[in-house]
Amino acid sequence: MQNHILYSFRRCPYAIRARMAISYSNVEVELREISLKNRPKEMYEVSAKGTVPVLITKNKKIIDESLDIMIWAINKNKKQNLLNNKNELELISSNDFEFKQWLDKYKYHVRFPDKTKEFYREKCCYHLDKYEKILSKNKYLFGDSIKITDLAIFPFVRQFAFSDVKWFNCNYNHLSDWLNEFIDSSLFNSVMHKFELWDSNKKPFLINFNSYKS
Ligand SMILES: N[C@@H](CCC(=O)N[C@@H](CS)C(=O)NCC(=O)O)C(=O)O
Repeated sequence: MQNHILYSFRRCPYAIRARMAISYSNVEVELREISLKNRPKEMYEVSAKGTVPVLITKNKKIIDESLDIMIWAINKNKKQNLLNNKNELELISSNDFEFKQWLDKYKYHVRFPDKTKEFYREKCCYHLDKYEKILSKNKYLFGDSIKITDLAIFPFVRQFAFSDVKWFNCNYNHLSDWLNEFIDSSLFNSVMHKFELWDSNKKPFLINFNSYKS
């Protein structure tokens, strides 16, 4: 029988969140770790946009948006209470379509010289301030237990923080506690192992990330 196949790239924030939801939901996949510089033709054959992650389910459904892969994984394990209402998805949408754009400009400000690094950082802070405010009241972004929102947004906040950790920690108390909890979590670490690049001539590499939890 065919496996669920996941094309992934270890450091991609979208792929990280998809793998975290897959690990959380305890779903086994055939992992195809790729290089973005040398994307396999097999991936383009199923998804012409050529972005990771891409999931091909056992019944051959193609899911090539990370959020949809997360929802697929959560629904496979109905016991998980990660997704309760649509408002959770709204915060993710502003993360993906607004925060992420400013984050890229902040990180690569040298390539976007029409504005300063500080200008781009300020734009990011509009979103980070929102998260900080929520986390000053709740343990997580949607209450006192982990939800899809936390998993979906965490890899992007991590990227922002790593651009200037000292500045981030000085400015965002609650958010840095939240971030560090995820960075230290067995869930995150279960999906960050380094695996060899996929080679179509080798045996399929089946993995349940959950079993890599320490
Ligand atoms: N909206 C997509 C975005 C995925 C995405 O942009 N992934 C990046 C890697 S982090 C990528 O594949 N970039 C290659 C490209 O854009 O050509 C998702 O959520 O899955």
